[in-house]
Amino acid sequence: MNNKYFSEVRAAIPFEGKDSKNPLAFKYYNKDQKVGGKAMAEHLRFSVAYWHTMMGKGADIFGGPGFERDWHKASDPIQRAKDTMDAAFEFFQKLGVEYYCFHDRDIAPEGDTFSKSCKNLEVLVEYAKKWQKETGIKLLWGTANLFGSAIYAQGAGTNPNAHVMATAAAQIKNAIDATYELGGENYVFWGGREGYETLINTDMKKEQEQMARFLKMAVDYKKKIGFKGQFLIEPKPAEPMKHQYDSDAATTLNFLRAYDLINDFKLNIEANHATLAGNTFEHELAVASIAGKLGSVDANRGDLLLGWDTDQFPNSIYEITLAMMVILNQNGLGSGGLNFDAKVRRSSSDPVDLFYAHIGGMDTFARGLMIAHKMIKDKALSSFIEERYSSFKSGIGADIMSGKVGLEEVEKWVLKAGNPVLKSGRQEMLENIINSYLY
Ligand code: XLS
Ligand code: CA
Ligand code: CA
Repeated sequence: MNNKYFSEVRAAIPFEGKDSKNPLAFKYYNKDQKVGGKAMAEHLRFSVAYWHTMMGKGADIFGGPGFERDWHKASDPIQRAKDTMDAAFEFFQKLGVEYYCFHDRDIAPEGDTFSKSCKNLEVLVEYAKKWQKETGIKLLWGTANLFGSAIYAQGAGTNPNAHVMATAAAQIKNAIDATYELGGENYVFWGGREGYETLINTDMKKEQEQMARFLKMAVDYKKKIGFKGQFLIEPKPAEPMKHQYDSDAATTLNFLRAYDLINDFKLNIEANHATLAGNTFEHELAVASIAGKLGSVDANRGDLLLGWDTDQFPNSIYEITLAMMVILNQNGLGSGGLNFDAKVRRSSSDPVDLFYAHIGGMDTFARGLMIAHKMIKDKALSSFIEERYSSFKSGIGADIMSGKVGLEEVEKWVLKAGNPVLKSGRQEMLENIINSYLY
């Protein structure tokens, strides 16, 4: 293991248990520890987001870079990209994660021309391949950055200019190739600037048709080359555009059904995007899950008082426990995982802060996993929920649901049965039960 860029951490972060006071140790995440017969690492499938952790410089809309990483110092862009990848694999190994995720433009610099950008990507894919082979670390998903370049200001797949749309399509072809080449287990589509600012210059129907066509071309290409990874769409309601077409899980599922793409995609649900859409994280997970479409998760959190995508590391055991219940109830994420799409704050300027941030997120999920597992096993909530709907198991409830009766028969039944008796939903009692597991 290299010791070049993260000298404060000389070996892999150890698990020391909940009483440890060592800030560079896990208190709950013990990768081989079994929870319900499955190792924590298999349940959680943690991934590091290359863009924040390796490329982030602490910049925000009021100021440029807040810190300079040692791996960004080389003047030659390809050397810089290679140094960054060396640092990345040093970090992944020391942290003890098995996966990472990238955009094409995170791992390789954009060139002056499209063909130069493709060549740069090829060089860095070869370099990543060597690192993956040496360390056993795998690619959870790849994606294309279709929002950073000025040409995508008015959208990529939904751009009103066919030349720009074609450029975006050619870019995803190369990003899919890179992901395939590196054995990526999924490929993500986040519609960065796929949306609009104002209807006074926009044909929304046309743009949605373009988006569908864009995705269909990707599906066809995937099948043609034999890429078996799962395609995922990541909903987000706004930012950078005022209206984004994939605004939340339900909207995205509807779009996929309307354009006959539903069988080729699942969803990548991000916590901060859920709350920006006015939903809870667990709501978005559940909407995707009940449709059989929860494929992967971008693990982070927003800030209740700030209305934008702050991409902070998750630290609420309460919220993560509820999220893990949805994930466990669908038997895990399959080829997906928990990708920390999260960044350290501008003031957290040292490379070691990247460790503190990830350790906190991983411990939060490990703790949430254990609590959720116990609550499911004890039927802490599900026995109440089952009882709450039990009137549908027989009698008029069963007859309604099976289609045996219609409005007229139901009316007759109600006239005989009289007024229904109120039954409490017991919300506060259930909240206390959840707390009793958290304490
Ligand atoms: C931005 C998104 C993005 C996707 C990948 O808000 O979260 O980072 O996860 O393009
Ligand atoms: Ca994300
Ligand atoms: Ca985000």
